[in-house]
Amino acid sequence: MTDIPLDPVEDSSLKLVTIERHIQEQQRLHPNATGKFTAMLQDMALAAKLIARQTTRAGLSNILGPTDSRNVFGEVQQKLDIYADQTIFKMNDHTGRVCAMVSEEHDKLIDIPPHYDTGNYVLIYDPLDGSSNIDVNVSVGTIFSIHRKFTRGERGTIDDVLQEGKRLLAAGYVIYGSSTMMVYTTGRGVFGFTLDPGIGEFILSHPNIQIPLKPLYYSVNQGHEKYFTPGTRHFIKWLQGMEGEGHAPLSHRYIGSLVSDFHRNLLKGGIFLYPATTDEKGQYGKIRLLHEAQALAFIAEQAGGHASDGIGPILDIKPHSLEQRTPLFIGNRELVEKAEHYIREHDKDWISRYKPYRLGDI
Ligand code: AHM
Ligand code: MG
Repeated sequence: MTDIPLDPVEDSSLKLVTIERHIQEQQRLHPNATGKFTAMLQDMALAAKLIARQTTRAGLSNILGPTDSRNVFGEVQQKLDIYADQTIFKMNDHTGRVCAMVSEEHDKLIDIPPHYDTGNYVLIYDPLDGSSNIDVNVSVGTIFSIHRKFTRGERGTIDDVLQEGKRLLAAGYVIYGSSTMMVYTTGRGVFGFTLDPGIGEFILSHPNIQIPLKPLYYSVNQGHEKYFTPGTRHFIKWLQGMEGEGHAPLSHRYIGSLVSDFHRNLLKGGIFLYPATTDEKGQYGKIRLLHEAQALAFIAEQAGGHASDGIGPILDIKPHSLEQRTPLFIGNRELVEKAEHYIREHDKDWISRYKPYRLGDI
């Protein structure tokens, strides 16, 4: 008989670590910490609970479905996109900790209202990623990352946002799935917390997440294969065990909701790829560098994995615009490096078109 894991909320002999306690304990590892950064992560956890409350009762609360508006990327905004966006904004606009925010639902830097104080941190977020899935009860997520402001002056500037991912102070995501989980890193390991709906607290459930060495899955929208570059097609054949050293094939899993696909592969081992395509629309990839890729790349690296745009580490890319896209290969390092190998071998044309975009030269 398999033992059912003990529940730290029910069993007083187990250490009960709430997300607040964990964030505070992490803060003690930084002797010069002021506590502001700690409080900001706690604000994100509270925002996550509010959003989770809406996503879990979405079918009941007349909050499902599209609005009449489109976001900066031309996509129809769902009502829950807007709810999640406003919740995160309202949680952070007045605290005196944040100097500017950037959201996937806005085309410009979101200034802190003039009557509130500002602080040292820039918050970048995708309020509800994968929201086109929500009407059919598929898991969606929130992605966030935090940079330190480095420019002078009180208010944050675009330069404070357009920093390389390797300069991030923290990143995390929330997955609104069969349970709600928040996973975050401040650069000292990756920790996962599950929301106990009975007490409304995130409890540490996944300490020090490391991506398993033996990968199980690959995740890609294979319906688009017609448009994939030769390098990506060869790489997929390799993942399927039909090219190269003849290893056992990986299983294919694709939800179409980045946080969910990433989360599964982080816990089970594997790779998520959203490659560039040969058509004009997808030639630079679909995933947003700032709102999505940088945060997940930081988490992946902290968990012993890797993330690349096919030619180099995501965390080394210097962003040139808020709406910048990137191809994304993320998961076990050996798989990501294999993708880079096939792209180097077969995609010289694409590389010559993409490189200037990557550098902001076009
Ligand atoms: P969104 O930010 O508009 O929700 O789009 C991003 C989503 C990701 O969650 C997912 O990985 C991808 O788009 C799915 O795209 P596709 O439907 O082309 O497979
Ligand atoms: Mg998104």
